[in-house]
Amino acid sequence: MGRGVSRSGMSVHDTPQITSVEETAGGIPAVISAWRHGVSKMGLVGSAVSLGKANKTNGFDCPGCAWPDPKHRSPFEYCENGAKAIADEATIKTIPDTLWEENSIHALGRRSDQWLNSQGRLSRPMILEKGSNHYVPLDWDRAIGIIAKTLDAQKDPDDVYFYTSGRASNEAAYLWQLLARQYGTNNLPDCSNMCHESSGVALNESIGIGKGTVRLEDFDKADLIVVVGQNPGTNHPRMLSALKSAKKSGASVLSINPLKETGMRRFRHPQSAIDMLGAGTPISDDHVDIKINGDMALFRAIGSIILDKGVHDVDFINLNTTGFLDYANIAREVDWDLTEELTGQSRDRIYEISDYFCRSQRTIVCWAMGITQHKNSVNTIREIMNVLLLKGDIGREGSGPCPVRGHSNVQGDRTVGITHAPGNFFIEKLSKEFEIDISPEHGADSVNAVMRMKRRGGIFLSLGGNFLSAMSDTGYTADALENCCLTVQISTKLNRSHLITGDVGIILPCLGRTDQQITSHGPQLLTVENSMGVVHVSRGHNIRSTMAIKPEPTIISSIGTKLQELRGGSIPWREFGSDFDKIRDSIERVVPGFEAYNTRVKSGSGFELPNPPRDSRRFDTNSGRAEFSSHKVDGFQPKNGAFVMMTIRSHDQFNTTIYSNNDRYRGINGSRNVVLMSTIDMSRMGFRTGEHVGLQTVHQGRRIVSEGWYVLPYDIPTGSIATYFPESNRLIPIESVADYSNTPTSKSVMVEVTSSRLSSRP
Ligand SMILES: Nc1nc2c(c(=O)[nH]1)N[C@H]1C(S)=C(S)[C@@H](COP(=O)(O)OP(=O)(O)OC[C@H]3O[C@@H](n4cnc5c(=O)[nH]c(N)nc54)[C@H](O)[C@@H]3O)O[C@H]1N2
Ligand SMILES: Nc1nc2c(c(=O)[nH]1)N[C@H]1C(S)=C(S)[C@@H](COP(=O)(O)OP(=O)(O)OC[C@H]3O[C@@H](n4cnc5c(=O)[nH]c(N)nc54)[C@H](O)[C@@H]3O)O[C@H]1N2
Ligand SMILES: [Mo]
Repeated sequence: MGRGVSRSGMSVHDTPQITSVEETAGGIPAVISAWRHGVSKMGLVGSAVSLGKANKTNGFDCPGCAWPDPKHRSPFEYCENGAKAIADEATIKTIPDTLWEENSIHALGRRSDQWLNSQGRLSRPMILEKGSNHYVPLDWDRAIGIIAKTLDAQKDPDDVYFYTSGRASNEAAYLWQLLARQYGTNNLPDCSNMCHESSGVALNESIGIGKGTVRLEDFDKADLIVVVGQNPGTNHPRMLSALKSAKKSGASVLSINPLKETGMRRFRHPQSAIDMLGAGTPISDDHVDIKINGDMALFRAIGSIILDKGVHDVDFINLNTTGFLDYANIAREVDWDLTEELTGQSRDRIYEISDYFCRSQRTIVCWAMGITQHKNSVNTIREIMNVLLLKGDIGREGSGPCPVRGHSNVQGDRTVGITHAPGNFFIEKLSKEFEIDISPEHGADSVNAVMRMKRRGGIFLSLGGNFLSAMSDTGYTADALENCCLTVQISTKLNRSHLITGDVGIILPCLGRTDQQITSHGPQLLTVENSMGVVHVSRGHNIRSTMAIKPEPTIISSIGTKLQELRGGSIPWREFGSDFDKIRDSIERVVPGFEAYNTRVKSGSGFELPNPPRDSRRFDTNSGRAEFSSHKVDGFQPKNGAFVMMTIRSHDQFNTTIYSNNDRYRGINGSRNVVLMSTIDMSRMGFRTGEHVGLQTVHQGRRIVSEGWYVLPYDIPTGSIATYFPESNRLIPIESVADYSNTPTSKSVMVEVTSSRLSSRP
């Protein structure tokens, strides 16, 4: 068990430098940065062609994020970070055979994550045999044969895990969950479990649908747009155009975040010549520098003030909701001392913030990981929903909840069945469609999968992603993966999950979003769903010269075909693998809202899935109404001199894919092993700028220590610190999860910071 390969790509030799924080997002530096990435990876012509096709009716869906496309697309509908994601995938470089010959997995393990990714596209199936330290090539038939045989030999189907990362198309995702369910398990952990799971759980309870209710057009009709726990300038740059346009139409923008992120300060539209030269448009009208995890207390206080002032929407509440009286009773009893302590905001300031909500007739609240990755995330989101329900902001133009999704098709994957907790309706339809028995019992999510593999081993199969580095508690997760008899990675690029494997490790190279999907049936289309429920086509155009890189649906189908040869079954796997129209026909029969799927996606810019709360104020909850929640307010507070750590993304990474050690907007360069701390805390702790420190966390008696960090002064509330994900994942104990959604608490980690200077003294 385990080959002793390094489990992280953290390099302690790079020291950080600080420059000033950038005031303005976008503009010329963004375009230069995007083109530099593009040209170095795709060549000049490739860059122009690839970037020109992003998010076009005739092109591919940008693999960068799930933000929707405007109806009137400009010739270059891309952003700096979308361009980096495209360049990273569309790179002409492929990994040469010599890389594998010359490097053992130990040698590869000593390289940084950035280096691994920069070796180019995976281009042939590889196997790491039991006991071996070198990957060797093998042909597709043999690879699929080994996988099918190992699956067939596994005694308990619940010891097999089918992980999905959110770039998979609807077609690939549908086949992946079908493969798992035909095999006999609902073990479908996915990146959503670490991402917006809390949003899905909370929204289902509040309004009976696990998605937001806002359309892109609503931004221009809103009075108030609140951006809470999200850094759009870096992670959803195209959202800044929507915010800018909303402001032109008269909306106020309120930002709630421990950090004053650059995108929320000013924005220069990289596609507008006039904009490029000016000072940029201010985005936020106001910024609340909330303490980490103070949001629930803040929204409860806002609700209380709305009630006090009598500006709630009595008609909406009477007609559409339940639980109002209980909520009103508890909301009127705000504990102001606790609220001030949790939020770091004075009572007067909270009254000022509430004014925006009281005055607004149409409010949109956008959120992302700053809200979803805490212990109390589900209740925090229910509190945000309480405030929206008070004002009747559901099913009305220009208002509503807007959880901004991360991976470009993570929402679509859920819609077509990637979930460890399928509903009865879906199980029934899918069982009927394929005449298979599907267990109604829920399977393992990401955290439960790791815990179970650690105990029992099994087989881990991954449709994209980098499970090892994305999950919390890196050491524990590595042990779990190494305890498996087989790990399989269907991937585009090399990452650390390829190095920390089961007894046998297999890599299957697949085509990505930007590639033309060609099967024995000719060129095929893929489809995706954006963050606002619009399903549309994605047509890649890069032709990969080697036939050894296959479309994801074709790979999944070949595993299905082989497995059926061994175990029987009548799913038309072969047909699915070559003719993707057939997959869409089946989705149409199983998932509501996909009527005439093939016809509708092929004509024009796609179609919108039904959204009952938005379309007709219908709520599929237990009560049939939208539900207020009246839980007790709490928050995560540091104890005994410890800090609350949030683990965030820099401007130059896509999740676990690191493009460089720089974070341009925040003015941090040269290293990612940094701890951002307020100057007040630094002097309290006696830390100098750049001081070498260790971080440690204690959870349920287990201590995790990580050395090699540098403290930097940053404008962040006292008691709160920030580090970059994935380097800091090792410090998040596997048991530290959100209530109800089981999401790792990546934004609320209690850590002690100790000077290496002091601890190395004898
Ligand atoms: N370029 C690029 N684009 C991406 C990604 C990427 O890595 N790179 N990742 C994609 C994915 S999968 C996702 S999920 C999204 C992620 O998008 P984001 O959620 O924007 O990503 P994070 O960097 O995790 O940022 C969290 C933000 O929340 C704030 N925050 C942290 N804790 C709290 C809190 O307690 N309260 C409040 N109010 N704020 C808090 C942080 O300061 C930070 O600004 O982006 C997607 N798009
Ligand atoms: N501490 C901490 N941990 C976090 C987070 C955090 O904020 N803090 N964020 C969490 C979130 S929001 C998410 S979504 C997860 C992300 O978790 P994952 O989705 O598992 O991770 P990624 O880094 O996006 O995966 C990158 C890899 O996906 C593969 N890939 C890329 N494109 C394709 C494709 O088209 N097909 C296939 N088959 N493979 C492809 C490449 O090999 C690449 O190396 O991480 C989570 N982990
Ligand atoms: Mo995500």
